[in-house]
Amino acid sequence: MSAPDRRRWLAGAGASLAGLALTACDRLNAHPGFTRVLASAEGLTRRAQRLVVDRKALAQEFTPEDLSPDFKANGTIRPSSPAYAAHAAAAFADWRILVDGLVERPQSLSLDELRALPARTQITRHDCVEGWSAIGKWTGARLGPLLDRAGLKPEARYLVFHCADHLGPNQDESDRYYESIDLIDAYHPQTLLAYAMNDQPLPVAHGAPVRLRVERQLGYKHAKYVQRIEAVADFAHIRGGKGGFWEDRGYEWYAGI
Ligand SMILES: Nc1nc2c(c(=O)[nH]1)N[C@H]1C(S)=C(S)[C@@H](COP(=O)(O)O)O[C@H]1N2
Ligand SMILES: [Mo]
Repeated sequence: MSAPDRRRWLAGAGASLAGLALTACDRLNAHPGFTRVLASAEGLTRRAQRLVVDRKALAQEFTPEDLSPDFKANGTIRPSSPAYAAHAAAAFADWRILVDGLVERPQSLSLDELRALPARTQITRHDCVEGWSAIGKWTGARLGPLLDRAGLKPEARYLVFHCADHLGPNQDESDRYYESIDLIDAYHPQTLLAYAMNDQPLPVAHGAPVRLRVERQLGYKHAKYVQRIEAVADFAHIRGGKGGFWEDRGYEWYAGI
């Protein structure tokens, strides 16, 4: 295999591995031969194997005693648009989460519909690139089952999260917060569309009514005020082309911790 072919194959292997339903994934993981087969099949290097396997490991979880008494809110703490203010005043009764782009069945979910999806609660540490951390308890819909419901098309490789807030002086589309993750993180069992924090509805300062939790990455990946999830083959054509608000301003796209 030539080097570019091999890179493409590796990327495909990662994506399809992540694309397996969790149940199938768990069953495969329980099978001792699985990772060995994956590693040997097309001569995957040891490093690539570690990349795929390690990225599925869980982030550390904590106990209620570990919860930070004061979880800092960062970036936007109240989106400034009148549309968002109206949603907040109505307790987000009409908020929708759109799932579109490269999917077979575009979704438009109310918060009730989101809350009816397979959920998970986890106590994790949030690490901001600015050098602070806080431990919080998050409850939300697991992203994987929602993606299965929408049916990702084979070309889909990334998910772009479009947010309701503008961060920066222009307060227009060029300042709108957005983020993106790949399918390994999308199907990670701790990746949630969180609607509750510390057993309360998610506060406005922390991204109400819905924010992403992607626990293996730094804080800026955890998009708050999520309105739309777009499945794409690549994000070169979106905004600054680097896959996120901060990435367009020089941060790493993959912010693994
Ligand atoms: N929509 C949106 N999401 C965002 C941000 C933001 O400004 N807008 N800031 C990011 C950064 S840098 C961090 S550290 C976390 C902060 O989340 P918190 O306010 O719950 O602490 O949100 C991330 N997600
Ligand atoms: Mo951050």
